Amino acid sequence: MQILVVNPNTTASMTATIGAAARSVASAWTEVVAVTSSMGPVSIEGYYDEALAVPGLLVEIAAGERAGAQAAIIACFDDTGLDAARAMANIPVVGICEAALSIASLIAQRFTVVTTTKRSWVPVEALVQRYGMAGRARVRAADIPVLALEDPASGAAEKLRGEIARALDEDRAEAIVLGCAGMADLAAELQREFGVPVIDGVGAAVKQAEALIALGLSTSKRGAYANPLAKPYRGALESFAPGAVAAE
Ligand code: 5HY
Repeated sequence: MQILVVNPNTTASMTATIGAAARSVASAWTEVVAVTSSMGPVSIEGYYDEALAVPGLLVEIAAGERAGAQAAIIACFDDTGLDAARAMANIPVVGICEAALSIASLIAQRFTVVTTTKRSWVPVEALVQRYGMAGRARVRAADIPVLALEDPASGAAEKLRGEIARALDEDRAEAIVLGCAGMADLAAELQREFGVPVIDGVGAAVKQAEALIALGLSTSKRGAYANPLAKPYRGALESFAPGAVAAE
């Protein structure tokens, strides 16, 4: 089976971290194809970045589906463009936030998401609410820029550790969810260090995508995720007219 993993920001080095984490948990018969969006923000921090990252994400998912991917993963903890991608694509699309929260809910009553910047805090809280986890999940921000995770000398990992320690102490968290795709390579060592389950959304999404493919399940096209109606788009987004992106 082939699973497409899309990094909706435009930083290829972060895609490398994401791809390695995905391959480290994928089953032997899963081919992971990890791609970087070709347009949009170098990192996604807040609503504006998120909105402008969606067109590039949709282009990569459409291309991946045409190339034979059987499922797609959105490797950004904001589950950027998840609903639009599920409407456009005919293959299942998994967001790493939803995937991580559902895995956490299987192994802990209370858990805390530790995300990056303070402006990412509210969007992630809204997802926790949307996914029905508000009673069990807390959200914290380690106050680190997303791309600082790429720089070992930035002190980002230390700040992340500090926030995890506070989550265990103050939230009485029983598990930790890493709130950024760029943290995917830190899960195993943090789990060893803190002695509680530490969930990386990229890995969680790979296993759920594999399950959907194995079960022969895909997004329902009845209702909310029906393919978009064909209509002209104007201006800079003309080429995004429904059917045009998928047909390119
Ligand atoms: C992510 N941003 O996973 C999110 C994390 C965040 O570029 N990749 C990003 O802070 O929202």
